[in-house]
Amino acid sequence: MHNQEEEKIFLDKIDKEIKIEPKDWMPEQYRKTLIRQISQHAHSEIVGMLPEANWITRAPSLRRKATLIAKVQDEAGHGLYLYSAAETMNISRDEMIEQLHSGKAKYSSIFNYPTLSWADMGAIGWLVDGAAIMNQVPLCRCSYGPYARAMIRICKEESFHQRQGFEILLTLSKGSEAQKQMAQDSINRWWWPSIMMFGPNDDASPHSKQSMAWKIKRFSNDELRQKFIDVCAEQVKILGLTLPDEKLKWNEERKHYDFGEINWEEFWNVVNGNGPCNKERLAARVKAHEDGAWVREAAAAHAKKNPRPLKGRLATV
Ligand code: FAQ
Repeated sequence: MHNQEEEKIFLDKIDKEIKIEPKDWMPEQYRKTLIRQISQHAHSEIVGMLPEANWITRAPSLRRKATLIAKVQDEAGHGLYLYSAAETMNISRDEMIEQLHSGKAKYSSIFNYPTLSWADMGAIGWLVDGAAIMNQVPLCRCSYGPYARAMIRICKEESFHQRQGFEILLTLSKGSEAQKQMAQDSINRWWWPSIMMFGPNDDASPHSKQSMAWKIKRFSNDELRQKFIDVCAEQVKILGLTLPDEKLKWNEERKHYDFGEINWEEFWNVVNGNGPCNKERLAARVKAHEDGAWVREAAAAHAKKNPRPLKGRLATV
């Protein structure tokens, strides 16, 4: 079969909502786009563990500590499902890690901000996981099968993360004046970076058009951002707190909230490596990888000595 026929079969599947699977023919650019997006998503989960890990030892109670540990472990799991999904596209884990460590691959801008107070665990859960879910639920319908299937489980866990964050903020908002202030300060710092997570405006998003045509993305960056803002503008009322945007106002005509100007200079600065914690985050990942070299070597030596029988391997695929 030559490429034109193969491309027709591929586009027909996309049109009919039939998932593309690893062994199917696909355009080279489709493969590249997915490797880029899935690996950056995986890196975000792994780097995203760092700002919260900072608070595990200082969680205010045993219940909070156990919950936060579980959440951070979930993020490691999400990274692993995603690296595995990307590996089905013929790239190795080592290559992806190398791209992260050399600064070639991106990860979400949001994880380059510092976590300054316990309330930040609440704001990350409510806002960062909330934004992640808004973006990720449509990815459960992504045209590439392994990514779509990984996202189903990830979204279930993210919704627990979002609720634990909201509950932390709700508890603080009903506490002392100082606790309420701590929650408000945290929302003030995390709000704008959270709405930047959805990426540049549609007219400045080079990948959106093609990714939407291939049904990798189902909604544009601006559509998802607007949905998220509409939800948060209502939820913040339950907290009795405010979002730091004077222009946030319900627009009856549009049936959406209007909002203020996003600081895109700040966004690109962070994306390009110059945010408050970029260097620290990358250095922590590189160190963890180097410190873990002996574990990888030991696992590889063990696997060489004790190859798993084929029957057992197939049972776990
Ligand atoms: N940060 O043309 P577009 C989480 C880059 S998971 C950094 O619009 P696209 C869980 C973009 O890569 C959070 N870079 O690109 C958690 C591209 O650069 P490139 C991560 C960004 O791909 C919670 C360039 O700008 N989620 O939070 C960002 O069509 C709590 C042009 O942009 C995902 O990765 C950004 N915010 O749309 C963990 C979801 N935005 O690659 C721990 C999957 C854009 O050409 C604690 N990814 N860029 O060099 C996506 O849905 C998409 O990739 C977008 C970007 C929507 C992020």
